[in-house]
Amino acid sequence: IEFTSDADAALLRGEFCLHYQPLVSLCTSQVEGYEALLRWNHPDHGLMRPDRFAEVLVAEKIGLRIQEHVLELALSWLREHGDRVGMLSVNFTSAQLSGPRAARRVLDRLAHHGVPPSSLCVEVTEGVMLDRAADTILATLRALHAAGVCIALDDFGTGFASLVHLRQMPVDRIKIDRSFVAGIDEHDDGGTLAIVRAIIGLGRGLGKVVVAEGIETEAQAHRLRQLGCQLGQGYLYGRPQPELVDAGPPEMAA
Ligand code: G
Ligand code: G
Ligand code: NA
Repeated sequence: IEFTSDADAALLRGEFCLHYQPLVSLCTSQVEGYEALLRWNHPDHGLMRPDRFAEVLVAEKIGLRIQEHVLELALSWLREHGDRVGMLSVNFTSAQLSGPRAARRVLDRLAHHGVPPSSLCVEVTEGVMLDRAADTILATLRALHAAGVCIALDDFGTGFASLVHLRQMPVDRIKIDRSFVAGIDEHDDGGTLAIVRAIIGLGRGLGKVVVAEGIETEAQAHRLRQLGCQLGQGYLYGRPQPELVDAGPPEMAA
């Protein structure tokens, strides 16, 4: 652990916040939604990304409370901005999805904020399927999906046994990890492009929406578009920002 902290006090002081990154249609470049990304605005260490403080949250056993705070911030943001922002994707952890009341909790918060379930996309990695509570996590995802919440499988292709999980999980979207996207520029060795093509083919063949992360160049966007990837996010389109940056008129879902 890089620094000592009091995450609990930081939470009360409002130092945990969300930044929002646009997801765009690769065909039209229109904004279709956003992903909420957790940040710790620390008075001494500045703005920190989750990889820098994840250990602190585990050590201080505050992960679940932070996640509840994340959901509240995300739903407040959705309520504030309404229809013009499309769907908001929020990263969920295993702990948050475990237990018999997990789905009810999320649906209650949606109802409390008056946000329709279809405005929320729950992002999970396939790692949740390796959790001891995988059975209840799967039941939670199914209940959320049945209620109209979108489910996205994050970092696809970087874990184990992806195909088995893909068949079991109620997944609407597959997100191609940015490590793959980084490899399909002009200097592609052939291997990465083949993997990306296969992931898009698999996703589309199963009727999923495929999202590419970490798009930084027009060349990457062009290739992904050619391969049939529908949605993208990355610095080419917009960095995560603490406020909504106006990206033009509201658009309809694809
Ligand atoms: O923006 P970026 O550096 O923040 O994200 C780094 C990692 O942190 C990503 O893998 C992302 O999935 C994860 N992350 C982003 N937001 C959240 C969140 O609200 N909760 C958790 N647990 N992880 C998050
Ligand atoms: O949840 P996930 O693992 O998808 O987190 C997305 C991460 O990728 C965040 O850390 C976010 O800040 C980062 N990110 C978003 N767009 C880009 C990009 O175009 N390039 C790079 N290198 N990172 C990005
Ligand atoms: Na994510």
